[in-house]
Amino acid sequence: MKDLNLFNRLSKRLEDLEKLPKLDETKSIPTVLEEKGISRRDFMKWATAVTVMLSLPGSFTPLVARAAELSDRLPIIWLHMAECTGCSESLLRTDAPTIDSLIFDYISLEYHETLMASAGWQAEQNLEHAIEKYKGNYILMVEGGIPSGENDFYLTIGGHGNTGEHSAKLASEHAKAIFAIGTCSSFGGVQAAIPNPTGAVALSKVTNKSVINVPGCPPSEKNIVGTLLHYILYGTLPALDAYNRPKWAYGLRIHDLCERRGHFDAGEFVEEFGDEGAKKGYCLYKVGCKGPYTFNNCSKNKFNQHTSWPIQAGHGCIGCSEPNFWDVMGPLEEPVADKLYNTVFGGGGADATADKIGVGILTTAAIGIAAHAVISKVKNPKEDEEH
Ligand code: FSX
Ligand code: SF4
Ligand code: F3S
Repeated sequence: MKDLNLFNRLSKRLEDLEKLPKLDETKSIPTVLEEKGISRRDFMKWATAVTVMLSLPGSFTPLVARAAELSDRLPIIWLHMAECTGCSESLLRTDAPTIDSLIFDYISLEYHETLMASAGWQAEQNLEHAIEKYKGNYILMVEGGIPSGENDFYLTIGGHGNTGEHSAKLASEHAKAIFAIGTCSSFGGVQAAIPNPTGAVALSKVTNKSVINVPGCPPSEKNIVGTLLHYILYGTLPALDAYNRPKWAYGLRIHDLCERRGHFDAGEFVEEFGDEGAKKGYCLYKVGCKGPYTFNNCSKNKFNQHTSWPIQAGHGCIGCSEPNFWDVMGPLEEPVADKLYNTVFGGGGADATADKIGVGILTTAAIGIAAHAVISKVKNPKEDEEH
């Protein structure tokens, strides 16, 4: 019954969206996919995977497919602040375009500094026009940390020398929904690492409006497109964790979804890169894996067209989707040694429960198992909330 009500609610939302004008009258998402040789069957397989990822019942697959087809009804403005453009690259730089990248490429036309053809004055004008034309109706996606306050001049864009902070504030003010794409925009990222010479801050620090954080350096294409599709389907914010990350993507620890977890539990560790344990795929904790402190779904979504993810490739997780990971997760290839390690935000953990483990004790298998028990009993207080 609950599912049926939700199904009807989402169907109604999509019907309303369908009434909005298309971005380009001559094209549509189905025709764009067809042109690129993607069959309807492949598209439906993709929609099935996205439905599972968003924790929706399988019967919702046609709705997810429809939402993807209707994603050209919502204008998107994508701003670049201080960053490496890895977030855009994660989505777009593939040798054979994925369905996610094709959809994105097609819909993000309103303003995207990496993708658009215009430059200079014209680009600056495009942003102003897009904000004006779609006032109150566009989705704002921002990539990168924002040099702010007295240091805002470290990022200026265009002939007028507008600062990134100015553009981010202006675009946020008139947006319908705001997504911070990547760890830089979500939490400040690498440029906010101590001593943070440019005063870089998270997007949420320069606007009073709600910001959905989609961290990762970079985030996976699935988490970016999934966040967009979730918004298209629901028209509301998803259930969020303590750091405003969608729980469908960031609700579980890397450690809890890791294919090497059995080895952790059995006390089988890689002692140094290239050793016998490494060849056998043992746990990477002792060579610095921060999976126990990191919330993300990398093992499920993977990267590079779903081929691999850091731990599968043989390196520990560096905690790239956590606030301040450059400062608090280092050294990246060492365990956090003999100190009592507090997870980010002073031991609050992403679920704001006490979550401390004595890492020095992880040197023996038996105590390793005890530490695992401590980690596992942590429960997210918001876990039972509905979407
Ligand atoms: Fe780079 Fe994006 Fe890292 Fe930051 O990703 S991949 S530095 S999260 O803003 O471009
Ligand atoms: Fe996987 Fe890292 Fe946890 Fe080991 S410590 S099980 S490699 S997440
Ligand atoms: Fe980042 Fe760790 Fe995933 S480093 S990409 S959160 S495995």
